[in-house]
Amino acid sequence: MHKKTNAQPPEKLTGIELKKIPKSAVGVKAIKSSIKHIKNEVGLIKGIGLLNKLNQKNGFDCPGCAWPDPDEKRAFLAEYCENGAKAVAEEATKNRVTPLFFSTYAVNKLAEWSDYELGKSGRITNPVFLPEGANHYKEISWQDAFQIIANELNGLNSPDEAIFYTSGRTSNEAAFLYQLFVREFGTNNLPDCSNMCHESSGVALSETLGIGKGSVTLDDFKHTDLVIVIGQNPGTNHPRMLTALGETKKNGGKIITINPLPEVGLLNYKDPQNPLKWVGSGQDLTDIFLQVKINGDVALLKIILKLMIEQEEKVPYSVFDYDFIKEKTKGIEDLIRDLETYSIDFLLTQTGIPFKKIKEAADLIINHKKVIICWAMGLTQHKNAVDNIREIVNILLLKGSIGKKGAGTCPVRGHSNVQGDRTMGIWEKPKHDFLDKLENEFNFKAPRKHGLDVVNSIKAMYEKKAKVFFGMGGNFISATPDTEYTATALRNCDLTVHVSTKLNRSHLIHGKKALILPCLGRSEKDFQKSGEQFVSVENSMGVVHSSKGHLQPCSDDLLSEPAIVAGLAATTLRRTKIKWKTLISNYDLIRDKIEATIPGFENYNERVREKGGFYLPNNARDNNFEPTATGKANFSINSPSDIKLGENHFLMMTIRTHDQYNTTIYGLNDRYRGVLNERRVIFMNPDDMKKLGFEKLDVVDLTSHFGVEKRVAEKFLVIPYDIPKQCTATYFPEANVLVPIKSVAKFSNTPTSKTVIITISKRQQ
Ligand SMILES: Nc1nc2c(c(=O)[nH]1)N[C@H]1C(S)=C(S)[C@@H](COP(=O)(O)OP(=O)(O)OC[C@H]3O[C@@H](n4cnc5c(=O)[nH]c(N)nc54)[C@H](O)[C@@H]3O)O[C@H]1N2
Ligand SMILES: Nc1nc2c(c(=O)[nH]1)N[C@H]1C(S)=C(S)[C@@H](COP(=O)(O)OP(=O)(O)OC[C@H]3O[C@@H](n4cnc5c(=O)[nH]c(N)nc54)[C@H](O)[C@@H]3O)O[C@H]1N2
Ligand SMILES: [Mo]
Repeated sequence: MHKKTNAQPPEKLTGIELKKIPKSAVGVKAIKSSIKHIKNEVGLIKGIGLLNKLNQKNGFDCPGCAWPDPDEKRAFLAEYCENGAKAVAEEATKNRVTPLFFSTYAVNKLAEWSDYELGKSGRITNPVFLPEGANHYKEISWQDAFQIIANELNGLNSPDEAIFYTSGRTSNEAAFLYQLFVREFGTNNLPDCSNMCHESSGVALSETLGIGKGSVTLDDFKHTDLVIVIGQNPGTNHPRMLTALGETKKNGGKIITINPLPEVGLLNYKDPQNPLKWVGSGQDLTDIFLQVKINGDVALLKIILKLMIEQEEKVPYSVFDYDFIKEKTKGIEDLIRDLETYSIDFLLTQTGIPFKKIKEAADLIINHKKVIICWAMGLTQHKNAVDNIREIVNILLLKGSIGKKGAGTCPVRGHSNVQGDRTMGIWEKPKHDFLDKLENEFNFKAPRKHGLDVVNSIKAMYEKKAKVFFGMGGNFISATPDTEYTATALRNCDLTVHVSTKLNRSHLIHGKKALILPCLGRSEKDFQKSGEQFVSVENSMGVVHSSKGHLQPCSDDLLSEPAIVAGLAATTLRRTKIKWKTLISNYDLIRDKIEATIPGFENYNERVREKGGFYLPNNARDNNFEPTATGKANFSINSPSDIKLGENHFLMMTIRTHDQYNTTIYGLNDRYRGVLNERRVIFMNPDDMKKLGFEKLDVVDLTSHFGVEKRVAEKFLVIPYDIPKQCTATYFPEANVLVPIKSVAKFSNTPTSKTVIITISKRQQ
């Protein structure tokens, strides 16, 4: 077990209040909440002006989620949601973290603040440096900061001793330059937040369909017969998706929801984009809700697959799309043979759902032709996460529900440009074709050895094999698993650097030396030599579009992310032939280089200026599966969960509240789950509570078990909740300390943040 340090959020309880769980999502409460955040952080008039620019065709891309905007009509009022408004308020805040702030507060004191308090202190205004042994960050010039990094990087024994992390807000232009710099420096150590997020989706989809991205467009939701939403909480994390689901329902489509929790937004909602409809009781979204046990999804999907096969045997040609299967796929025989080895009874115990309910859902799938399946972290963060997603693909392939209107895969992405960053080459396992193109275009030798992903980067720093950590955005210490282990890893570094907009815990859990480099946010104007610039991003459905800031930068001393990369590259790379300073004088020049090296970006500068942007090529959407290893869409054989829980063991999933953006804590409420003013809570099944002799709001400690390893998180309040037996839920990042670094998904190496085995003990007061 690791010694407890202040790498974790403080274990202070904040005064919980429990409320009734609301009956529907969005509605008037949501607009009130948006206005409150905007008013407090930004001021009302400036804030409303800002919201009007959000996700409009001449405006800026919401820094919230990656849900796409409509191709045609944008909403009358504005294309934003409550949590988009909070994301904007957070960035456009009036508060500032200045050099004076840093001279007032010592680093070890700041580490005692909660994540909420750290975030609320405001936007960072100047680059600051923490020299070795010091306890206060001090102002530093940009050039001196670049020089410190350059010296450290050039003093390494090998470029592979440096780690270059990316979070998913970085624009295409910044991401492209960043990976270019890192590769010219000589390493593929480009871990990103995707490694903890949709990596499992990328692995599963590439193998089965030949593209790591989803296949549907927003329009497909209007034309589908059936949407399955599995392992996702759109009411909180992708509120604008509810509008698309509303369209599905309006056109007669059905919705199945699969989740251990009856998440409010999915069951009933009021259209966030149509305030006139807010009055009234809201619309039922879900037709069938399957309350699956945590990690019971493969078992559940297998039962559905077995029922589909059974019906097809009874009435041939009634369920499968044989033309599609024959022409486009491989492996159906193996799939059918493998399914025969599972008994329904065994599978049922893993799901915890009555057979009748599953049969109802299977009948909907059997009786409809066009199916869309949407998913997020509820499927991707398990040991058998890749199996989860491949099993989904099996269902779609049997139905021929891919590459046609109203059907397909919909992995709902998180960060607003996480998909674009990958397209730009932020990946530790780049393809040779891509590296060849970089070499041709830029005249340097690109490294071929695969780099480190997030988990392996942490291990390398822990083992002192990596010595410099550079974070392009994000909050590494709080987003990653095994908080105390990761803290040691970061503290082992000679230098840690963060390009950030706001203060977070990663600035306080640092290497021997540390730098914070403050950058422009999405909502701010970006002026370079040739004048005002815009950037571009790719949403969850592969649409690339422009985003242009609207506000004056919050400080004169900020640089844009591309300018930071260019400054650093020009200082570090002694023999570079790339004209870094010229490239950033006009971002069109960066886009020309993207066009020259990445397929799908023909006439980039012209097309990105078209209203609404353009779609990238997508082979699965075009019903073409040639890029897979077999040249066909592949059925796959998948494993159900192999977790065996002991008598008093529970599975714990770590989820988001309605009041946070990953590690950024907007507030302390989780309105849709009826919990106010507290984050240190654990949701439990009332029968489990009774068995352990717990009362509501008892204070407990949580211990996670991985082999013989144990990790403890202290002081959580027990909340009785509608959750399957032996399943529990806590919030991320408070519970990350419990996620073992070695507990990862097969094939994708994603931390298993949704399946942590724990025991729960009452605290002696
Ligand atoms: N407002 C807001 N928006 C966000 C974010 C945010 O923090 N705040 N984060 C962004 C990011 S980076 C991402 S990746 C997405 C995340 O979006 P989500 O994936 O919706 O986020 P989570 O809170 O992790 O929720 C996971 C859901 O999966 C369910 N679940 C957990 N385990 C299982 C399981 O074993 N099986 C099934 N079927 N369901 C399960 C949980 O009950 C929960 O409803 O949202 C993005 N958008
Ligand atoms: N236990 C558990 N752990 C998880 C998850 C989980 O469900 N459970 N989810 C995982 C997922 S899905 C993800 S995506 C990761 C998220 O991991 P990260 O992306 O690393 O974390 P964020 O909290 O999104 O990063 C927030 C910070 O980004 C900075 N920032 C904000 N906007 C900008 C910008 O425009 N530019 C720059 N340079 N910086 C900016 C701010 O300083 C802010 O503090 O966490 C993962 N960790
Ligand atoms: Mo994510």
